[in-house]
Amino acid sequence: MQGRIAVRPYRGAVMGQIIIKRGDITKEDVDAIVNAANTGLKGGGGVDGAIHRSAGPSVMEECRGIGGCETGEAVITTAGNLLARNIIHTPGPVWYGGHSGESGLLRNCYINSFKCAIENGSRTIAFTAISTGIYGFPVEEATRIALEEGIKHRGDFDRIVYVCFSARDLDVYQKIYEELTK
Ligand code: AR6
Repeated sequence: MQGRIAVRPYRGAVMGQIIIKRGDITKEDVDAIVNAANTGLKGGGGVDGAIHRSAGPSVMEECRGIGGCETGEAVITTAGNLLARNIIHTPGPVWYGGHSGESGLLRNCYINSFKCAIENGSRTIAFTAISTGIYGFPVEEATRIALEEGIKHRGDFDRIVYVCFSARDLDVYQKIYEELTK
């Protein structure tokens, strides 16, 4: 498939696959998709808006019940009309120039999303590029964090999918993955 690489299976053919592809995360058939949310869990634009539109109102209702989520933390809901079983909502940091702990907070998004997925029995998980849209986090630095944590956690999953929305993001993910695994 165009723009898709399935890279180096880890510990056998099934476990620990990292897949980098271009696409729309709302279409992913995985146990959990990870939403780039806001701390109010109120929905919004970007991928958050797309996920809520496709999932339907039950997910927003669950989010309302949860009430909110701190930056870098993660909460889980069901996934309404989506193919995925669950949605993990994690608010990424807003980029203020890099001296406000943004990198550590973004890393926490990935660590806590993986933790939440493991606790809920997910074997397959898909991520979008958290914080790199409306929140302005530089794509290269964000990608390095996303992939470093994916590589650390690959043994806990059958499949970790990074869904890139643009061709440019796909190039960056592929380049940085090569760098990190060469
Ligand atoms: N599938 C995959 N990726 C997507 C999709 C999609 N359907 N749509 C957008 N992206 P953003 P943030 C990519 O702005 O920067 C919302 O209003 C997009 O190209 O969605 O964390 C929330 O409510 C980019 O690569 O999230 C928050 O208020 C990535 O998703 C705020 O935006 C993240 O971009 C969060 O901003």
